[in-house]
Amino acid sequence: MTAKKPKEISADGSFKRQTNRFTTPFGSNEGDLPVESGRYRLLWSPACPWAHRAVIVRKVLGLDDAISLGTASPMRPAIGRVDWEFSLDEHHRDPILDIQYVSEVYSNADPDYEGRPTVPVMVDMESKKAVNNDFTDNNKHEKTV
Ligand SMILES: N[C@@H](CCC(=O)N[C@@H](CS)C(=O)NCC(=O)O)C(=O)O
Repeated sequence: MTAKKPKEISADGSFKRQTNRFTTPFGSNEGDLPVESGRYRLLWSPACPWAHRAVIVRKVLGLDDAISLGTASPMRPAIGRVDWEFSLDEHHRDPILDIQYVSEVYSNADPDYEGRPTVPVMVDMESKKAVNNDFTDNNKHEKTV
């Protein structure tokens, strides 16, 4: 059996990270994600150093009450695909979004999404869709402070 070559390995064998798919910034400009307390849930896993960054920023900015936190297990599920599971929660489901896998918010946002479901990811709790899994977008838009 030939294993399918992961898309992130280029012809010369080097690793090319997938680009972040959901990059709309939060803000008050047209097309931005509306800033709304209690609307978003940050999904993370303690296994991911980048997710720690998002969780630390949430804490430092005092946003614990504004943005809730869903914790996926650091143990990856043995299900034949790459995913993160809420197996630390009762019934293996995130208690707020009522989902078992992080991939569900990605497919809710885009049924044709073919990338790996990554953490951290910000989820709109109204639609249960992934809305942002980016961290580099800060400089794309002029600050309107
Ligand atoms: N865009 C993300 C990338 C985060 C990322 O790649 N997270 C890793 C865990 S540290 C992930 O979820 N990987 C999924 C996988 O490897 O299947 C960021 O915020 O930096």
